[in-house]
Amino acid sequence: MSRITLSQFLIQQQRDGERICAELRFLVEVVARAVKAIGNAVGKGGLTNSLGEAGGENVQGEVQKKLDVIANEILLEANEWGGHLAAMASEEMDLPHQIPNRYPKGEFLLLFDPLDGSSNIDVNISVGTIFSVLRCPELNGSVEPVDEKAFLQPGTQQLVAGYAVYGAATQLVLTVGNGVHAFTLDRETGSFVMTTENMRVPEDTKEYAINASNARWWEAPVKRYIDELLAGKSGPRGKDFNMRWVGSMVADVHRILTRGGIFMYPKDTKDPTKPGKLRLMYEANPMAMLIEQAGGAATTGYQRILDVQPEKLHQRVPVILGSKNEVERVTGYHAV
Ligand code: P6P
Repeated sequence: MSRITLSQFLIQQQRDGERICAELRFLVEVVARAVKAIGNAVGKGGLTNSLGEAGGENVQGEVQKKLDVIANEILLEANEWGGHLAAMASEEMDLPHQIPNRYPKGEFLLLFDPLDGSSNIDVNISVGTIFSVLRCPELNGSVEPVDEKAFLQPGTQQLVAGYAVYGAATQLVLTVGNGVHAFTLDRETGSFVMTTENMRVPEDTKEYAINASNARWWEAPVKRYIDELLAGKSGPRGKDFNMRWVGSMVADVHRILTRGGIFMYPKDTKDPTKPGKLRLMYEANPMAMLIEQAGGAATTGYQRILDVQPEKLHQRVPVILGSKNEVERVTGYHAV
């Protein structure tokens, strides 16, 4: 069976439904080239001096790995010259990255977590890159800096969302608003080839993902939900459940898109100043768009993630996403 490449898919999407314009197609192709370079750097592991810590902290106050910085630079350099972007925002940078004045500006905003799960890098566990695309509100003059406010749009405004997962294979999982499709990197040709069309999240599941070491800080609805899963067949759910926790959101979400499940990083009282661990703009929103496009659900426990009106570029949000019936159940427990 002849498989189509990412480029052929994007051309189709551009021709068939006017879903994406040529500029957006170009944007996705540039990001795809960048994630190939990131996957290459990650794949070299200890062969180069790129493992370990970079010696600083990022805007989140988290220890930066060398590959966090490398991945961030790869995405900035790949995207700043093409004329398709107004600005970029990254987990690794406090402020938006302005397009140098020597390059033309475009109408799109690219947001990314360049290397999600990088604490797993040194132990060779799957990590990934998460990205999201918004349209830039009217540019106030072409040389004016694009400030944080331009990015503060709810997830429903995303035009494109996707991730690369650097595992046994390098895969790019993408939605342009017309279903979710997985592309696998053919290392011989260097092309991303479609290997799964229209990924669907089963509405029910027996598999959950949560960092159970936080149990003593969970709020009551989460405690109730997880206790019911742990009670298994003899409990109120009447069936046994299995648990997975990779510590890399991309890997957990990829498993859920592939075979179902529920992923939870809920609000807890461990650090009352943080309403969750994961970041809304470049982790929760793109993953929520992918999950909904695949027939799943994604909430904060209190509202649909894609409806959250952002107030800060790096704001955190509770995340409950995956198999629809499970997400609706635990979200319902938050309402009582
Ligand atoms: P914990 C990685 O740092 C990350 O942002 C997500 O990829 C992952 O799901 C989560 O944090 C893991 O958090 O508290 O289990 O280390």
